[in-house]
Amino acid sequence: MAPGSSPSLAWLPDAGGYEIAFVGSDHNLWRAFPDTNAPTLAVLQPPAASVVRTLRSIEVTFSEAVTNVDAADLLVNGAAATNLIQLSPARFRFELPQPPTGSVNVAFATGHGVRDLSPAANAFAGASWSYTLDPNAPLPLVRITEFMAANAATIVDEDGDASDWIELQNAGTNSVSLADWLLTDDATVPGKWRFPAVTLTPGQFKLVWASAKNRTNATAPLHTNFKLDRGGGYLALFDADTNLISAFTNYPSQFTDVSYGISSNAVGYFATPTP
Ligand SMILES: [Ca+2]
Ligand SMILES: [Ca+2]
Repeated sequence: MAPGSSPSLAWLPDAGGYEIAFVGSDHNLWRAFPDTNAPTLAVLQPPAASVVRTLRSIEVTFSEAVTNVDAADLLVNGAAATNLIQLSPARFRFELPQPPTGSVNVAFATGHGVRDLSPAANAFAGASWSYTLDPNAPLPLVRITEFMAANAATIVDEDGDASDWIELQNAGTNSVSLADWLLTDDATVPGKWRFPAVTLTPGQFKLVWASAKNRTNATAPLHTNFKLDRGGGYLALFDADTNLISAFTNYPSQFTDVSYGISSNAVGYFATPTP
């Protein structure tokens, strides 16, 4: 590095597998620290130890991009998964025949070979976890608590638009993943709009814009592909297996900037919306 020039700190995750690198003002690499971190499990869907009503796929997100992932790397009650779909460089969906009701043990197979993309080829250490599969388990206690079908001057979305909105709450005592859950304004089309993998902790609220903008990035504001009919209508939430979870089957005509929803188990208008 030239005397008097100061180094800048650069994060170069894809440039030769460095964890961190100092780059001089002359743009030459000054000093780099190689990637010595092994990939780990970042997110499991369904979450480990959860009670599920069905189990036909398991989504695994690693802490970084990985290679050498195969369907047979994941064992479910000792049997290899039957199909693998790569959703991103770090995210994979293993598909499997549904195991029998009861405790389900999941583990990475010995010799899975999963490693990161760095020159050091840091190896994933493997992992195991379990589920309880119970087709008769209670449906999750997620409710559509409030919605606004005629937003004009209450809240605005990330584009500054006064879009309609729908508020959900997890009223249960367990976290609930909304991955592949469905919202619709049409009783004949339950699968109108599909949630990405977002999870609601107990008591947590989630606002979904009913803007027709159709945005499903789990880390950004969510937008359905439909708007709500202010003249009255239908609004329903289904789980990933199309069980009806919560619905307003025939809501009445709506007023501008007045929301509608559930309060203390009564249903009605909210002059002061509380999204
Ligand atoms: Ca690494
Ligand atoms: Ca493998």
